[in-house]
Amino acid sequence: MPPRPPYIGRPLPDLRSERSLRGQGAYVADIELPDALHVAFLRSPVAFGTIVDLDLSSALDVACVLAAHGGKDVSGLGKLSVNPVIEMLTSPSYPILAQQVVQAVGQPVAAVLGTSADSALDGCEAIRLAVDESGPPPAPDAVARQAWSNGDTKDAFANADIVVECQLQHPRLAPSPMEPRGIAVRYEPATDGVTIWHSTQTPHRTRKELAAILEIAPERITVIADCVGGAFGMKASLYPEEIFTVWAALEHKRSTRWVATRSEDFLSATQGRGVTSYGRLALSKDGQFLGLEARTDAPVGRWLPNSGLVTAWNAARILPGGYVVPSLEVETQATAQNLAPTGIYRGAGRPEANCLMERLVDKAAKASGIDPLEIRKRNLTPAHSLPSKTATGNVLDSGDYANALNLLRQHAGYDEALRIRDERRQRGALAGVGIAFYLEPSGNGWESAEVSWQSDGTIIVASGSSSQGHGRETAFAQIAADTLQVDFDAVTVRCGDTAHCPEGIGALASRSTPIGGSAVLRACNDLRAQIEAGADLPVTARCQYENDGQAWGYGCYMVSLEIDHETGEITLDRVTCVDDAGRIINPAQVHGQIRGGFAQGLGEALLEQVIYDEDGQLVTGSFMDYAMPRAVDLPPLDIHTAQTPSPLNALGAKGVGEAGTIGAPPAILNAVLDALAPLGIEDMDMPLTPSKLWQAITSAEQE
Ligand code: SMO
Repeated sequence: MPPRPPYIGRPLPDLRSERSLRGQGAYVADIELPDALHVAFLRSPVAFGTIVDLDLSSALDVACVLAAHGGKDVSGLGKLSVNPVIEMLTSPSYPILAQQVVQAVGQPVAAVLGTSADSALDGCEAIRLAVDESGPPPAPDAVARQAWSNGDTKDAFANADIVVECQLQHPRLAPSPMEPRGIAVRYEPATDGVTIWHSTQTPHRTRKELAAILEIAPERITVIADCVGGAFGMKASLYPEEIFTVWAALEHKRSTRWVATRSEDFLSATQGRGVTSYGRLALSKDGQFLGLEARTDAPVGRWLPNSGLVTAWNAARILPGGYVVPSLEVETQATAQNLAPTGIYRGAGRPEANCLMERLVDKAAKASGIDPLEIRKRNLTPAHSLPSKTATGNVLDSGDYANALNLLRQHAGYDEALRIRDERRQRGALAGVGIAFYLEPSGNGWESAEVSWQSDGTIIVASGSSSQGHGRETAFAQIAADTLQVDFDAVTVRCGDTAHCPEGIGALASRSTPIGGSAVLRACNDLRAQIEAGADLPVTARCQYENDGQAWGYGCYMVSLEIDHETGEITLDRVTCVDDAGRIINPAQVHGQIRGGFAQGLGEALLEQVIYDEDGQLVTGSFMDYAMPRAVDLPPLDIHTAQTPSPLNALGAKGVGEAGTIGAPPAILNAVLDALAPLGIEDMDMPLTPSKLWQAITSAEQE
């Protein structure tokens, strides 16, 4: 028999898509739990203050309300853990329901359990809450900090021919997955335990954290994350509302459920970005980078989700991107304010680091008179130096960064695009071309897989990773089918179920294919060896795989656009993407990630922004005020991929889930500022809304 053509590398359709398209997916709100009590939360109406009265008794008079709880009832519960990726200065406490003080608008203060969602809400409205706001508002304070230093930066700046600087204020963003947060808890009388359907990226973390916070054995908890309608980092942490809902099931020995409304997600789900960053780049007149100074400050809320410090960490430690910068001083800080919590959001600091670097590089190009693509090529780490350790201590694994720019030049028709831009400019149009290079470090650590060859010849792959609609099962089935030399249809992939999958981390940080996929590959190799040695079916092989270091995806994007003088509206003509995601398992999924990531990056660049007033009241509380990108906002994307395998994981894969959100914002920002350069405009903050552009254009033209 001729060898079968490999499944890896084929754009196979997602195994879940038919079920989802037919409306047969079961999201948390679809889970039927007879007799479950619905939970609703009374939330703080103000950003700070002391609770002087909380009277729950009137809630109990509402029909169909069974119980009402305040902070006292849950004050004994344990603390949520925080991943200390940078040095913590304080150890804030995070109540499940507010204790004495309130620290943000939307913070859960009390909870009502009713036999219907409406009765629980009515119960909340009946609660009497009085908050004394007479004290001064708490000042923002630093909760964590870290600095990196390498070489003689002072000397570099003293001897530089050119110094450019840049200050950026990233808009705060609401991740807004299609499915809001939700949890459905079935009480199990036989074990006095719970089976939980949770819309999460990290079901095993949910189980572990719940066991610790509720002080019960993990064996009493099963977590199922079957259909998850998007997450984008917002569902990598466990929320107070969710912990309360599980506590209430165990307390009342009844099933419970809570599904957030969109407004509740705007108010109290983790938000992303909001980072302030400042940088200075020193270079010689022939465009050689000599030194970088940067400071970033990431906002956090008064309570930190598990990933609360990751943005501050990545926004700094990924500097200076893929460039060789011999000397560097970088520092980052996380600063707490009485606003909604922040956490990781698709890219989680990567976009912020990249945007700062790519603005500085564009300014360096302008100041030195060197073409923006050329100055990047001159300073990027050469392929022959990889693997290479950066000045912030990261190991860049593999690739050919300069060649990605060569491919971009060729596929995007860079030189022709510049010629067309210049022609348009001569006709008085505000036309711009922007490029940006980016790095995307995929996560580090371990993931697990368990693969069984059943007696009937079918294969079951159980992964510790999970899926939130991005096709994990399909890619893992491709890996298993090729490794075991079986039909793709013979493979079933399970994930997102702590009872039927091995312990694992989950779907975040662009780690699932490089690490989770490598675990599947290794387990399949082991299984195959056992079968070849003569084992009888059924046979099971397990692997807990740990990578040798982060795989660094990278790429570069080009955007050409025109801005309407009269309205400030941007028309994106053309976007070209070149991404190297290492070994590609399923090109359709890779393209889908790039496309979706670009859409989200475009949202940040042009449309989205969470706004608070000076009292900490949320102004953008719905999609009427918070502008999400729609299909018509997206230009055609011309996507090209390179495949340099990573030597640091068994599969050779790199992440691509965050590529577009990292590459798109600076490419768009650089293009817009290129278009505005003839007017003398050198800096602007995202989102680049038509009104902001129109005002900038109008005032520049009046000068
Ligand atoms: S922002 Mo991602 O879910 O690590």
